[in-house]
Amino acid sequence: MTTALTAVLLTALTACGSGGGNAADDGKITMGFAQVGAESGWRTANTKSVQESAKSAGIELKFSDAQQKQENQIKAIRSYIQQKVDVIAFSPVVETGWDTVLLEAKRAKIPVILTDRAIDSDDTSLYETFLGSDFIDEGKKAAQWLVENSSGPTNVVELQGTTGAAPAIDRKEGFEDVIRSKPDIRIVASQTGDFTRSGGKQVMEAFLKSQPDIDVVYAHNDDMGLGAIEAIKAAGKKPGVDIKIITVDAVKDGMTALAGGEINFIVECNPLLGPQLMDLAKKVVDGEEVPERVVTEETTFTQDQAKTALPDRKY
Ligand code: GYE
Repeated sequence: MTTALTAVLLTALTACGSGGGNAADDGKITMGFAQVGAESGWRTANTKSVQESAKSAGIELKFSDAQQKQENQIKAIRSYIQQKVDVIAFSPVVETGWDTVLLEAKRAKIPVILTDRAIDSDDTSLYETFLGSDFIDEGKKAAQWLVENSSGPTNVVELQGTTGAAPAIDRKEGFEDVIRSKPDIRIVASQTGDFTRSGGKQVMEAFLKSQPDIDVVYAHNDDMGLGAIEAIKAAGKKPGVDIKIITVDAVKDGMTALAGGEINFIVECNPLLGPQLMDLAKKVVDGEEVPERVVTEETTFTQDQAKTALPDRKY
């Protein structure tokens, strides 16, 4: 009887220490993860990484897919708050409009981790840390390759990611920063393909009709580049030769097209964020200090490098 009572008291005490969460109730961390969607090969690999890493870290995962809609992500986050999860992680589909819901999480004392994409808010107390790539740097690497591998007037069409999303804003900015001092390289058309293959195909079809002279496609992800390849072929041109293609991500389908000569250069963006995310989640729930920003390490691939890397590529 006494032992049972002590156990109850102890549980109650530790439960207080764990803020609004329930980690202490059952000794297990519960994470609510609000994913963007399933728009690309990158996203599929990212989801798999998060799910597998949660499992091996012994973290109970509540997972939702927002189908690229901010309102769905907000709903998911609110439901995680209601369910009193121990930690919320999410990849914000767009940069702005998060303050209200994140304030609700803060009031409920549930820590929030941003993963993959950042938010644009003055209030950095709304989240513990941001784990993800440096998208501006990715855009710069894409442009640097073009600067080194083009001569004379070069007309670029740009397939942008989802409007308002951090990787779309930053990959554009980084690319433009580098070509600013190169008057020969011009972006002649730029539109969103929403990070999807079908979006990239559709926009490229329109570009091929409206732009008489396209030298290069800069696509903010592999999937849109792969869609553009279909459109270029349908227009009777040779992707990778008549029109050069630069993309970001380096997922398997992109790397295969690169090795096969249909894409010319890929800037890597690593989707395997799961293990680092679970690590950060445990620390945050335990009240340990974590860095404000954790940047993922990445490389780039030429066609020859893709041929070498492809056999061991995990995603
Ligand atoms: O590059 C793209 C995906 O946020 C880094 O989102 C991610 C991007 C990735 O749809 O393929």
